[in-house]
Amino acid sequence: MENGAVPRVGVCVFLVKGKAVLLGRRRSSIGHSTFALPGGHLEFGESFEECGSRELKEETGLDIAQVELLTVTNNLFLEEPKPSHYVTVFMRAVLEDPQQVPQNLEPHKCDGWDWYDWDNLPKPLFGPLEKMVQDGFDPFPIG
Ligand code: 8DG
Ligand code: MG
Ligand code: MG
Repeated sequence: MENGAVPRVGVCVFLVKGKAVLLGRRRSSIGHSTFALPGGHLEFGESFEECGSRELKEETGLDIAQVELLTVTNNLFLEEPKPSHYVTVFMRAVLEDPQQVPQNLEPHKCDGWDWYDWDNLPKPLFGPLEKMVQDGFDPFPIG
């Protein structure tokens, strides 16, 4: 591309609780008002696990455990006002303390966090997540 844009790395987390995942409605320009996973940009020197844990803490106040890599997808947002390209790393995790409740710590970026049953997800989902669901992706551990 001639505008100097480069692909960036996003890390997001399927925080699972029973058959539910944590989602929030985005207020960010990309995917505005769609439901997405908590997550953000990989910072220089970070592992995927560190990034997932940090973003969860910053966005929801939650402490997570058993952070594991699930998959990676390539996401183009070329029709956006600011065209962008993300390599998105999807992690899975559980709550360190199952009693802990999510807080909306970045209200300018998200309308609020809640648990949604995987079999009854809210609409519309953020594009990359919608595609994974349509492709039959299942973030839950076997068994
Ligand atoms: P930061 O400043 O905290 O690092 O970034 P952020 O404001 O939290 O970034 P973000 O947009 O929440 O996440 C970075 C990118 O990751 C996002 O623009 C596109 C990509 N991404 C996906 N799917 C998902 C998803 O389900 N949730 C989130 N949060 N990001 C996703 O491709
Ligand atoms: Mg963030
Ligand atoms: Mg984010």
